[in-house]
This record gives sequence, structure tokens and C-alpha cells, in this order.
Amino acid sequence: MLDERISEAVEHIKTSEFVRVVSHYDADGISAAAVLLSALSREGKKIHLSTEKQLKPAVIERLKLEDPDVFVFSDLGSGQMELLNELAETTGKKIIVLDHHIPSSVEPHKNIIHINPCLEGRDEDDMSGSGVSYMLARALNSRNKDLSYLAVVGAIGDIQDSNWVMKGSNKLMLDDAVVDGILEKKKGLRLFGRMNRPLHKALEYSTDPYIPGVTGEESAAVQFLSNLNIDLKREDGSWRTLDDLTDEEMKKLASAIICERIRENEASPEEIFGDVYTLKLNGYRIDAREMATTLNACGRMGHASIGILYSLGIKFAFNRIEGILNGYRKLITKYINWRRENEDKIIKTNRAHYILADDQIHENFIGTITSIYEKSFINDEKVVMGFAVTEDGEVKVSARVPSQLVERGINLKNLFKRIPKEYGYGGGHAAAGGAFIKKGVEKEIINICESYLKEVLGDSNGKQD
Ligand SMILES: [Mn+2]
Repeated sequence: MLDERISEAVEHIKTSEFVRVVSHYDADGISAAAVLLSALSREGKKIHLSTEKQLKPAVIERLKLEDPDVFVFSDLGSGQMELLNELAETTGKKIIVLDHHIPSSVEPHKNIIHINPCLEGRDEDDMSGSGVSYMLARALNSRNKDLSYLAVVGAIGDIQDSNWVMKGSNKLMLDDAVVDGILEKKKGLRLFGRMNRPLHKALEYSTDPYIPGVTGEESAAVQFLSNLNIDLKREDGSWRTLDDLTDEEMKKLASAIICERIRENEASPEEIFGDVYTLKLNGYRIDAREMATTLNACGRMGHASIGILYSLGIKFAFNRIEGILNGYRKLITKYINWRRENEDKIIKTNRAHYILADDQIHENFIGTITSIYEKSFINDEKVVMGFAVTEDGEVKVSARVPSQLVERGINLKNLFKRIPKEYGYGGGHAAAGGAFIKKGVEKEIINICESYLKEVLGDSNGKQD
């Protein structure tokens, strides 16, 4: 069924001159946009592309005024079929939806070609939005196989490779990228910042795998490396990264980490490896995981277009990336400091912490800050929920659940289902989710969350011992 719909979509694109693409603004949506931009321009199409935080009625109103031959939505749309039906009905245009999020129950308009692996009973983590876009690109022209690496970057951006191993359809796209030669895959340490973060910092920030005595402590991380006789700096005085290590140094480091984990009785101490991917793009070497992080920063900083060009290896964009990343890091630091200095804005219960950020944290960042805060609880696991006012005067809610509580049955999808329609709507996955609610009902949402946690976890304070 998916294949039939893809062929139908290909036919419509072939006979269209002007294609209007709307994509999501996160790393997956930006990768999807890059796939489509590249594939459509190779066909000589006239393209207008933009990215959106979410498909809201205001976005649809603007699109109604445009006059393309076909609309393409990537990494969004399946959950907003009612709005897309309205666009199809008003404009009489064809609409192609390339998405992987769980579809709404609304039947699509006859002019909508809905392409989503969930419709075949597959899981929403089987493929990313950029993966679905890549399937269309490949059907359009087999030479678009060289865009497969973007499907890998998108899947990483959506955290579909738990424990750093690709599964399902993502694995097939990864294979395409390896065969194509643009992506090199090897086993490596599961540490973030392989090419860009100083090695001792990568160790300090590593929470999964957790390195006893090193995680969270910079000076201990430096000492740990010195004890192994691993130099921290290059000859020119700059910091070495994980990517700079020789094979021998890498082995020494890996064994030392495993030893520390055995000594502290960590569960599965040897589980510190995963697949790492190096992209070779226009003479640049880029870690695919770091590319996903960079694209995410571009989107949140309002520079999705730079992200799209960067992901395609265009030099001009590379010159802009450092500045965007610096701005992004500064904002994150500012928000973390705000959170630390405003304990009175955090409601703490036995099972959860609620950050009432109001307009002090931008809506694009409340998810990130909520995530960082959740990871700061090393032994005493808490659900963390952040609230930030949006540009439209609504409140964005972001929530994160530590894996230990997911294992005990907490699922944010089920929690957000309990939000009454008149308050707002939300969704997501077990461990990460979000909602938009009207201003003034924050307390009610907290009460809903508390009674849900109590129901699932019982009356204990969240610990089993
Ligand atoms: Mn996605």
C-alpha cells in the first residue's frame, strides 16, 4: 500500500512545476527538507520551502493564499489531517504527506496522498520523517540514493537508535548510505561529541554510559585520562577529541571505563559501545550524531535554512554554523542558570518536579531544559515537566521520564491523553512528550499528572527499595 501511494506521489510531482514544501523545524524535519530540496531541484522543479514548529490553523490560513501545483508536508501532517483536509478542500490542490507520527483518526480528503509507515501497522520509531521523504526521493530517481545519509541523521535526531544501534527500516537506509560510500560505520564508545567536544568533557558529560567517579566531575575526568597516559591536548595546544585517539588509546580508555563500572557494580558494565557514523561530505568529515545536534540547534535558533544547507555539505552554511552553535549554547546556559536561581518557580512533589518558567524560557527551549534537568537526578528518579508561555499566548508543556520509571509503567502518551479537550491537547512517546494548554490551567495539569503517577507507581515515593 505504501509503495502504491509513493508511485502515485511520484506521478504528481513529475507533472508539477511548482512544489511547496512544509517541514518540521527539528533535526528530523530539517533532514527531510534537505532530502526534498535536493531531490526536487534535481528534477528541475521550482521549490518554495519553509519549516514550522507545528501545523497550526494560522499556518494553514497562510498556505491557502499560495498557488503551487502541489503541497508536500514532511515530518508533520499525519496528526493534523483535519487542517490539511481544509487546505485540500479550499485550494483544490493535491497534498502529499510524508510523516511517521501516529495519524489522527480523521479520514484524509480525496486529494491527499497520505504516506506513513504507521498506516501499515508499523511503529512510529521504525522510520523517521526524513526516512519517509527519502523513500519518495528514491522512487523519484534512483540517483537520490546518495541522500540516504540524511535519513540516518533524521532517525538519530528523533532518537530512534536506542543504545546507538539502528533497527527496522532505519537499518535498511543506513545500509544504503554505507554502500553509497558517503557514510562510514564502525563500533565505538557511546560518548557524545566525538569530533567536537574535548575528550575530558565528553567523559564528564557521559550519563549513559555512566562512569562512576568521572561523570559530572571535570577534574576527575582529567585525572582519569592522565592516569591512562592519554594526552589531553594536541601538539598545537588545542583539545583532543575522542576521534583523535589511536586504536591503542581507545582500547585503554574503554577497558578503564569498564573496570570502573565493574568496581561500582553497575548493571552490564561492558555495555559502553555503539555504532558511530562518519559522514564524508564535500571534503568535510562530520559525525552523524553531531550533525543531528547541530540541525536541532539551527531549528531552535530560527536558522533552519542554514541547517538544511549545512546538512547538504554547502560551504557557505559551514561558515555560519559556529556562530549559531555559540548562540545556542549561550541561551542554554542562561536558561540553566535561571532554573538554578529560581527554585521558587519549581513545584516539587515525591515523584515529580514542575518548572513554571512562564516567559523566562523560550518555548523552543523548554523541552531541552526539561531534559537536562531530568538527567541531573542520578539516583532519585523524577518525572520533570516544564511550562513555558508561547508566542501565541498558550502554554507549552514538555515532559521527560527517566527510563527506570518508564520500566515501571509510566508513559507520557497515556498521561497526556487525560488532558480534557477544553484545557488543550498533547502527545508523544513514553519517555518524552509535550502538550499545548491554555494559560491558567497549569495547576490542573499538575494534579492530573500527580494522580496518574500515584495510580501507576502506587504510594511509594518512586523508589522500589
Ligand atoms: Mn520526526
